[in-house]
Amino acid sequence: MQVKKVYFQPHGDERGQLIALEEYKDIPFQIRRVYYIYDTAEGVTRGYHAHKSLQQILICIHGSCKIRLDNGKEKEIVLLDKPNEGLYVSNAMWREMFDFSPDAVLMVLASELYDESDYIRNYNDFLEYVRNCEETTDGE
Ligand code: T46
Repeated sequence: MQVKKVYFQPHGDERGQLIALEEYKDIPFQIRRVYYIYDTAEGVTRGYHAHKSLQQILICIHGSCKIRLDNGKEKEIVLLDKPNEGLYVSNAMWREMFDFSPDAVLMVLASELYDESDYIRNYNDFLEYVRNCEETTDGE
């Protein structure tokens, strides 16, 4: 699986660092929602779902965490531990977030507003969704 990481240019000077993120420039979609995950209890794994349409960029702006990505065929674990590095997570991608350091803040930029009907929360449903997507693409 090709993991898509994006790197953001810090504007550093003697005062410290600043990173600016603009839609369609640093982020490959319109940013319609931002949320962040913090104070994660030790040993917790979150996620366990995929999305039908949503695209996201995950940035661990403080501390570290790991993301398990699964496209239905291959799995990959990605470490996020830098505020100037993002992970692009496409639609139709199962994700699990784990190994959060106590100080981790995982910020997520999302292409859509919150919509529960966009979630696929059952793994077998996800595999079927991926198969159906492939069949549709093959038939084009
Ligand atoms: C994802 C991963 C990386 C809202 O009300 N609005 C929101 O925008 C979000 C994201 C969540 N919520 C509510 C829904 C639940 O009652 O917050 C609660 C926790 O959400 P959830 O269990 O979905 O959190 P995670 O960490 O499993 O997943 C989240 C995102 O939902 C998901 O889209 O890709 O982070």
